[in-house]
Amino acid sequence: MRVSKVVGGGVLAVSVLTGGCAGSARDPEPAGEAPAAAAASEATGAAARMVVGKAPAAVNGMPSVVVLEPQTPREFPPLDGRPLMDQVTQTFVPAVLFVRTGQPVDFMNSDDVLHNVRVREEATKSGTFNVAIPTGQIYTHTFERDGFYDVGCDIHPGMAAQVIATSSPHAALADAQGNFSFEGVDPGAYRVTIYSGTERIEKTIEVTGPVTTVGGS
Ligand SMILES: [Cu+2]
Repeated sequence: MRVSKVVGGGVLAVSVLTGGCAGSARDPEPAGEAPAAAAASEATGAAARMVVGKAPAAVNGMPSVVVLEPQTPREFPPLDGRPLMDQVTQTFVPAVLFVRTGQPVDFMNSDDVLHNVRVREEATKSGTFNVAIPTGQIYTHTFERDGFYDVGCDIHPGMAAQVIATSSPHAALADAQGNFSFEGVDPGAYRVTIYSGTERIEKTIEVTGPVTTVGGS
């Protein structure tokens, strides 16, 4: 997860040594940030702060989903690229796609057969969109609300996937055993929500030092 962000009045260049984070060095210098409470967090330097923990193990092959949301809402830098859900050999790829609420997502058909993409908001069961996507075409949609969305194709009932839209950049799947970790998390209080099967677990944490462990309940 790539993060380079502002804390209080200063720039905190958090360099996260994982794949796909080459963009952090050229992030624009932010201006006009309120200088509130910056001193303490700046003093700890630019080390990547990690949040780690253990969620329930995968249920029916679906790992837990973990989302960290700051208790005080704030703006996050937009995604570098545009998330893509492709259709390849009558399969949605990836099966679970994380997207950022309010930013566009591409749905593509790389098969040589017609697919349609039917997306429904899980919480409300309301239809988000339902479009046919011919071979080689892309349909772009922007999810306006955080949440889980079920994705299917009416032509091929076996096709199924999920889109998870979050306002926070800190959203990921745990591994099959439930282990999760986030890097580059700014200091502050967060609500941790763990989705496991039909269960939902909430915790709060305070990120201060280099590693914060989400404790058991
Ligand atoms: Cu299809």
